[in-house]
Amino acid sequence: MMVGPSPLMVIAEFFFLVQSITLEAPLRCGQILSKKSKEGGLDAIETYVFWNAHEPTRRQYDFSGKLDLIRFLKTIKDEGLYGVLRIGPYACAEWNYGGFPVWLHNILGMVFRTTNKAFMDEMQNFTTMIVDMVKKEKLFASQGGPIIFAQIENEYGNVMGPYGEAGKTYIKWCANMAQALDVGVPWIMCQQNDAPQPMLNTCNGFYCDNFKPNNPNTPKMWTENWTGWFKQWGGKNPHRTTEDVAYSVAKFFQWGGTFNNYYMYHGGTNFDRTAGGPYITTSYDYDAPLDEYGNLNQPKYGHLKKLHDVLHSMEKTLTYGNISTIDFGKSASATIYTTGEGSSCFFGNGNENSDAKIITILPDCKTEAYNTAKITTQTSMMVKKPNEAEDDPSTLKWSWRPENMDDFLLKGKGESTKTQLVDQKVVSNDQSDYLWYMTTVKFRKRDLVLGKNMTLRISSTAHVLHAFVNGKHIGNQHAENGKFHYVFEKDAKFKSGCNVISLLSITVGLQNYGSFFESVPTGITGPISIIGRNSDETIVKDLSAHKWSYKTGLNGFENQLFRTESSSKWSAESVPLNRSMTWYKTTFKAPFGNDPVVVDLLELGKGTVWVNGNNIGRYWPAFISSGDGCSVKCNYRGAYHAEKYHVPRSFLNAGDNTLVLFEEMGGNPSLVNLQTTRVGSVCANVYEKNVIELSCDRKPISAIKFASFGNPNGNCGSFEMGTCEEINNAVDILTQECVGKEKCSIDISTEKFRAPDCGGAARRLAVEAIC
Ligand SMILES: *[C@@H]1O[C@H](CO)[C@@H](O)[C@H](O)[C@H]1NC(C)=O
Ligand SMILES: *[C@@H]1O[C@H](CO)[C@@H](O)[C@H](O)[C@H]1NC(C)=O
Ligand SMILES: *[C@@H]1O[C@H](CO)[C@@H](O)[C@H](O)[C@H]1NC(C)=O
Ligand SMILES: *[C@@H]1O[C@H](CO)[C@@H](O)[C@H](O)[C@H]1NC(C)=O
Ligand SMILES: CC(=O)N[C@H]1CO[C@H](CO)[C@@H](O)[C@@H]1O
Repeated sequence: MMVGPSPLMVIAEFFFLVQSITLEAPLRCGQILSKKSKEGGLDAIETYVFWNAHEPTRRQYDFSGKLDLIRFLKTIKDEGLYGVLRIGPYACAEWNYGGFPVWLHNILGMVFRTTNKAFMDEMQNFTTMIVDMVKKEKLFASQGGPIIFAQIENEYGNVMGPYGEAGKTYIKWCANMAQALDVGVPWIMCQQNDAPQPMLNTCNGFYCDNFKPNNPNTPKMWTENWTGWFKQWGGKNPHRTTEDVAYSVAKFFQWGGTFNNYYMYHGGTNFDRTAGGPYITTSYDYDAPLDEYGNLNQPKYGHLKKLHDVLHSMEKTLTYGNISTIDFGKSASATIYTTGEGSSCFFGNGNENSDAKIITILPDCKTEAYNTAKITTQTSMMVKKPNEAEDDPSTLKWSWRPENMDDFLLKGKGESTKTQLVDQKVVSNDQSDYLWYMTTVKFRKRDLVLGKNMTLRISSTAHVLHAFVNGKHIGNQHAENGKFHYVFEKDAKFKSGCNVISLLSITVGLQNYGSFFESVPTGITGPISIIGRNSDETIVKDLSAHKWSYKTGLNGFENQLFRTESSSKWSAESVPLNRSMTWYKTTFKAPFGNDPVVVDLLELGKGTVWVNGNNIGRYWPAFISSGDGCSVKCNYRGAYHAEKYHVPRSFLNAGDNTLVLFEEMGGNPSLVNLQTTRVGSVCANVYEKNVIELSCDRKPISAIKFASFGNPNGNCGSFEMGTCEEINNAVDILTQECVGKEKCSIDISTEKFRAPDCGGAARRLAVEAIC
């Protein structure tokens, strides 16, 4: 373990690649996020190391620009934070293929994450290289650097059963391999109850207070406390209430925790093709304390900051103190930490069936300093503003061109052939989302008379499938309801002689989780058949073992139509709506100011969007959930929208900016528009004897829309007067103290607020201020 007692740590995690929000100046972004984490009361930053990003081709490495791991770790150090390096190299993380490169899968005899020599050699090679790089820069704490823990493997315990004895041998090998790298700081293995010593096993989950490390002499550590959840295409927006996150953290420390990491503290965006899957969205907002754009997600950020401050104030008592616990029954308990200098208390009520799932913290055992269920931080309501830099922002001028598919649709001509259907990963090596499967089939006239009604039936694990017969699009389909396999069957017209069947299989993020996840099939695995029916009989013609021709990628991608300097011909005439396989292009002016920029793609189908050649990610607004994953309780924030895509400011120029869309299914680009996202209004609903701070995030508060002291009703955006507030001066006070200021602080303990005593009940100030 560490020298001396384990420090009390409340730490943040965000993906290493989140620094990639800026391309030209990744450091600046890493700095901003590190600063916001530090201001949020955190001590350390955790990061994964994504193997497929750093070794995209075997033995060809990339640590440039946004992939500069060392620079990121140095930024953490410069901010005075610790680092936790989760090398893995398996990451999961809803990241494409869990962070593994697809070339690894395509090595002969390969099985991931088990006693398999090919795998172990590659894992050792990559892990050793990362450790060597970090050591060379003296970044481990043992060398005076910021990194206090390193992680090997990741949540293997959750999936290890099916690997049997080979899995047990493998995890021992992982431990020995890591230990031999001699990093001088402890290695952790999360979710690994049988972690071989001296690996520290740690907990991931929504709650970890019941967790016990397998070695009782090691600290109780929580490597992933899920602040929210990720989103899938077609899924609802996940939310986790602020009160519940705070409760879980307070309870963890009440019950002897020493290290808590938020997963995620800042979720960010899965740009380009980095989203995992299948079907993980481009947004990885996660309902985290820092939102997708780096804005404070209030009150989550502020309520947790207050908790961190209280816990830090008790650091010595919590780490050195003697512990006594009183059980009051019915899930109520008190925990008292005592040193010679004094005591600190936690009172917990964990009764799930009552509203009272609360922990209060009294650092001196007398005065309540924190209550997980009483939020005194403002709620920020984010709004989207139209792009004021454009004269008429609603009408971007579009040009277009079709995707050229003639070779595939009319000739069925690819790059390689096989007399079987092959998994998409094997053929494409994940160089593209797109893979053409093409074959020809001959019919005689009398076959066609027999089969009056003919359909093409495809048993498919393509994340999205488009089918064409003789150049005609007969339909598209994708899996639904969490299933990854489906049967496509559509009417098709065949002619006598040669017919061309062209199937476009599209991946939407490769599987990132599960035992043997690497062999989850992708693409069109078959069987594929043509079915002819007439009144007398049904004839099935199986095409699975036909000669299939394969072609990875689409022409427009190969010709880089998304690049600003692309010289290809585009037409501004009769720009089509609802046309599949179509490229669209426009220019726009960057919105004024510094607020984060988003592009709204609501009326589009599915495809990819680029700004100035930077891949913003996959879009699929045609497949968004009807509902928001919010119960009435999560009123603290407007829903976040999967149809708005983050365009980092660093991708933008002062002059004209180029926006390119590749639309696969058909959509309406004329409604596409650029917006900025900012705080629109802020609210608070806080009991007397507290202080509230209102802030519009570096913009002045323009007006007080509502303010009342007493027993007001409703939520942010819909507050109403209560029953004891007729002589209220709250609006006057708030107007005087806040309007025109960037932030104001209101002490609700003063006698300033005129209000009757509301029958003796504790009174509240509810306020909504417009930014
Ligand atoms: C990784 O493997 C290559 C050979 O493929 C070798 O040259 C290199 O030294 C290895 N790196 C490490 C850190 O083991
Ligand atoms: C904890 O209790 C033991 C036994 O009573 C005592 O010796 C020790 O000093 C206490 N530790 C602290 C930090 O108060
Ligand atoms: C052909 O048969 C299939 C399967 O029975 C049916 O779904 C489809 O509607 C039929 N098509 C026509 C044109 O009759
Ligand atoms: C778009 O085209 C498809 C098929 O061509 C059609 O089913 C759909 O209704 C059209 N949608 C709109 C909005 O026009
Ligand atoms: C690993 C872990 O703790 N998983 C838990 C995450 O949270 C869900 C929902 O509360 C539980 O069902 C899991 O057991």
